[in-house]
Amino acid sequence: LAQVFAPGAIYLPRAALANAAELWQETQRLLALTPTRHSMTKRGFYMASALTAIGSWGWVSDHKGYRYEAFNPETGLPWPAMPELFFQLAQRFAAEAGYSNFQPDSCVINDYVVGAGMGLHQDRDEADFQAPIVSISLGLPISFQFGGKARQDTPHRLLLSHGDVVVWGGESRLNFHGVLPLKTGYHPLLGTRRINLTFRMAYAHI
Ligand code: MD3
Ligand code: FE
Repeated sequence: LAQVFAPGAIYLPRAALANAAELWQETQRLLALTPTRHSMTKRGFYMASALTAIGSWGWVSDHKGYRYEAFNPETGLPWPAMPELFFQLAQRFAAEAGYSNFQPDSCVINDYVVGAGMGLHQDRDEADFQAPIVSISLGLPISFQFGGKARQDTPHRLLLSHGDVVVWGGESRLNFHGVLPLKTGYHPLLGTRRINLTFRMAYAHI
């Protein structure tokens, strides 16, 4: 049951549930190849979530700013390849939301422990804002905040739970968004964590 959460933003509750165990198993294998790190923002603060990436491009943040790079600065190695299952699922969810030809060349893996959140921000380091971003949540639920085009616009909330998918495109693509600090809990598969996979077209054009 697809729900339009905001113009261009399609919420597919539990759409990835059937694949969640396999996604988590693969994610653990990938995390061993490309460990997460706490990036520093342009303003000099460490991000509360730890992140890494897979695919051709990974999102990198340091004193020079935000950008996509072909190598993980932490390991000096190319980001691990995106598993076919990840690509196919992301493409399928994008299509279900009405976005055809979604060909992600990057997947950012955000790892949250209890207390970690992400402040309101925009995702605008990608080449083509016509392409949506597909997000898959695994593990503990978190309170997602969806603002407007301006930082000061009052955010709406959406609880993102294990297996939930949201496709962010069209009118919603450049809206401010973030997540509140992760609350204590225990998830049978992931334990005390939350993982978010965001599939992006970093340099490809839709
Ligand atoms: C709305 N991640 O990685 S996922 C991010 O839960 C990020 O880890 C959050 O924001 C997380 O940049 C939120 C949902 C999401 C992702 C990208 C968006 C919502 C978005 C891009 C534009 C608008
Ligand atoms: Fe974001």
